[in-house]
Amino acid sequence: MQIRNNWTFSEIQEIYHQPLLELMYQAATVHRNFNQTGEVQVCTLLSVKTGGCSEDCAYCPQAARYHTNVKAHKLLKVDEVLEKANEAKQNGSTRFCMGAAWREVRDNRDFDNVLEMVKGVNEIGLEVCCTMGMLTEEQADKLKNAGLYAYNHNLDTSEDNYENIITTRTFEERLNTIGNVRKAGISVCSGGIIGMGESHDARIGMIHTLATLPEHPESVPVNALVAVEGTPLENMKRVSVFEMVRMIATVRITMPKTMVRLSAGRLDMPVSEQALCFMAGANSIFAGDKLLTTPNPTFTDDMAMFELLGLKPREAFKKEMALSN
Ligand code: SAM
Ligand code: DTB
Ligand code: SF4
Repeated sequence: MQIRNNWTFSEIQEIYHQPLLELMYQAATVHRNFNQTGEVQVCTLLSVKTGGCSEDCAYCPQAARYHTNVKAHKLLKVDEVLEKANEAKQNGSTRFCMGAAWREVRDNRDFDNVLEMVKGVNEIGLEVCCTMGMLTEEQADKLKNAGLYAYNHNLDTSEDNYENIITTRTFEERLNTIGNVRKAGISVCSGGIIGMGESHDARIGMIHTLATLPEHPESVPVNALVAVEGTPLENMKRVSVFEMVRMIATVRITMPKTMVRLSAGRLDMPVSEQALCFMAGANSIFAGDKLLTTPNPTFTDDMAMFELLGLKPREAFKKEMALSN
């Protein structure tokens, strides 16, 4: 089987709508052919600048315009961040992702400090990732030169559904930033959220955009909406594990070598449900008891899960391996 970038929407629809067990079996087979199964990348998130964001992303507890319980804070100090990165490494993480509640990166003192953080985290020996909103080509180059390994910039949903979720920026702007990250030679991390009231076609449309980029993102996070009080989506029902499995499996089949991250929403998922997601091709998680602002399972719970399921953490800086093709 070849890596393909020419998927049609209806091909992905067909994959997505297969009987669930057939879909899982196919995804597990692709995963086995392209990746080291049983190996799961462990990433840690840290919100280095929280809340007070000018955007209107309907899911986000950090948007200034919604009244949530998130306590806003300015950019953390470089030392504080490096301390957290060391802790994450000791706990077995190999990737450290710093999030900032910004619409876009600006060329100011905060950005200079971010560059220092990137340098420091890289020196600790962790794959360093940032998620800070839109970037220009120049800013992407500066991050790359400071040692940035990956940049997360989610599509969140399909192009058609975009304006139902976010109105303060466009889908095209998202794609531009992803292009700038790619041009700078930084690993691309881009995915989205399910459980925001979107249709199946919206989920499929988002996968279609990612799977037809000139190069697939190296990682695709699949988030289950964490419905936060005060946001417009506060009353959304939690998605079922079967919807997560369907999404993860379709991502795995269309983008065989990509790291598929079982991201937000794990706190409410028993190990049995998470096991189905790993079976369907998920091979990365966010570990540590906090995502950006919401709770996540503890390192101890996750290590117990790894032990039970026979999973092992993936090494840092390991290149995606082609076992076949
Ligand atoms: N401000 C930057 C941006 O929007 O790209 C970076 C931080 S933003 C919080 C990163 C991603 O977190 C979003 O694109 C979204 O996919 C995810 N996210 C935010 N709030 C979430 C929630 N309540 N549930 C699930 N995922 C969420
Ligand atoms: C991603 O796709 N999910 C992470 C990470 N990339 C930045 C963020 C999830 C945030 C969940 C809500 C919160 O904790 O604030
Ligand atoms: Fe701001 Fe990012 Fe949250 Fe949107 S997702 S409100 S850009 S922090």
